[in-house]
Amino acid sequence: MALLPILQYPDPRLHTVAAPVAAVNEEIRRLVKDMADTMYAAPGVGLAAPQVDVYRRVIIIDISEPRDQLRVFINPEIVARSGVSDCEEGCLSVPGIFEKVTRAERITVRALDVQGASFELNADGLLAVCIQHEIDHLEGIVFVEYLSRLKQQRILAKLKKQQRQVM
Ligand code: K1U
Ligand code: ZN
Repeated sequence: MALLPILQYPDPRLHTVAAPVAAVNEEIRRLVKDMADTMYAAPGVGLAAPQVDVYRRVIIIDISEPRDQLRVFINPEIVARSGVSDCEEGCLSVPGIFEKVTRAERITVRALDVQGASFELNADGLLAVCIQHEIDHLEGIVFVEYLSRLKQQRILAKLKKQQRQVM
């Protein structure tokens, strides 16, 4: 089992745009396995490769209660979206902060699986929110950047205080 360190906001590396995966090979499957170990241990319901300092377009999600339905999306693309919904979000890179973000209510995502096969998935509810949140990480966007400047300043102050207490 390999646990990878998760970058903490405001680390500037979280703003790096991830590169597409050219071939789904053993290296990518190893990355997926290490990301899954890391997500389950955190614990979280999702993780994007840039959060563990790997700038490839790979995200994983498991919103199931027994934590046994890992979904892997390689080179994910949202090909349809509809509706609007406000949902409280968290992020393993922004510990202890939960804020409402407005996103599409329903999406269709196209991606490759761990065998390199293309698939499409229709999602709503928490799954749709998570997919959009994780794809944002691939674009170098952290969810707090959708909030007002004042809220962002307060969050930064809170995170700095938390980080001082850990040291
Ligand atoms: O850091 C991440 O991108 C993962 C993030 C995913 C997410 C959660 C909620 C809304 C949008 C995106 C998390 O997993 S934060 C932790 C969390 O929400 C959670 C942890 C354990 C059990 C249930 C939820
Ligand atoms: Zn996140």
